[in-house]
Amino acid sequence: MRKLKFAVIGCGFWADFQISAWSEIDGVELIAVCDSDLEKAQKVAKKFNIKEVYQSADELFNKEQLDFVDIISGVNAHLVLVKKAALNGVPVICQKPMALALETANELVSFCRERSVPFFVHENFRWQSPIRKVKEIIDSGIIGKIFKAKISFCTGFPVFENQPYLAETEKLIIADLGIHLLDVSRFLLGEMRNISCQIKTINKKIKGEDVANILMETEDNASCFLEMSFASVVEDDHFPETFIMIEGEEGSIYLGSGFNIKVTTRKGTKAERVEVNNYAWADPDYAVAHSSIVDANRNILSALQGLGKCETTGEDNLKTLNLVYAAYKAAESASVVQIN
Ligand code: 89Y
Repeated sequence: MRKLKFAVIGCGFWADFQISAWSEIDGVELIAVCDSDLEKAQKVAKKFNIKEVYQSADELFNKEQLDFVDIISGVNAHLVLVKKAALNGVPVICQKPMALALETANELVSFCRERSVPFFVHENFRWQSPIRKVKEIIDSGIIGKIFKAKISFCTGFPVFENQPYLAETEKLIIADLGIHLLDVSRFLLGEMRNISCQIKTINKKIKGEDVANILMETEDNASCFLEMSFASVVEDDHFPETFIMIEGEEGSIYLGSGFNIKVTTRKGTKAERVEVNNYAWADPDYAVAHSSIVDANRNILSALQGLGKCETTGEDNLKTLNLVYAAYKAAESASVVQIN
């Protein structure tokens, strides 16, 4: 099968990891990079040995024959860039969050749909190997019908050092991190019926909320509790590990520290440690998240090649974003919001 040629638009913090992750995958060739800050684009091009460098997305689309484009820019540029790609008939991958408002996300998805341009969202958390393992165990049926779940990501890791823009973001932890956990909830438990939420700002140096507690009811009548914090003072402060407890009528699954999973049934408890790929380019603190980029990309590529189905299409991701904004609405109104 011929290699699919692609370009990257946006050469900031995340581009390094995203491009390194693509380099683990056969079947693609990065032929151009683009950033409105030419120096940034040149730096990335030099590091990854990419010949073509652009400052303007219009010029990129005019000059290059692309099989797809990977948009890794800041969220505010998504609308313009995704539309440019779609107008040029180029399939597009866009980082999460695809937009900062549900209306904009809807606009992006419809714009691509109306032009029959495939549109994918890069949502990697559900591709973390321990989370895939939890899903596999749920699907085996061993814990029976699920009635309760808790997904937890509480850290004191200095997120604002690597991603300073987060300190300036008005809607912070739910839109940045909660979006992953809401997507993981949908992946593990299916769609939600309603949502309530409480948010807090503990760190007074930042604009948005750094703590959120979300309670949802699934369409299968299970309760799903998400807790997230960037303000926690905790002993075992790895980043970014997600702890998960799923309780079913016949047993439970616990994903705890160090990627250890315990499955308990009435016959006893079985423990196993899930392997996480530690790629040479990955930051060891983020190994579980960085390795999941490779699997997320692989899944999108299989759809681009017509070999498989992408789990995180724009259409699918709208459902996750719908939960993000329903959570904010629930927090503002201190009420339970029904999900359509
Ligand atoms: O930006 C966030 C993400 O996507 O995953 C974790 C993170 O880096 C900080 O919350």
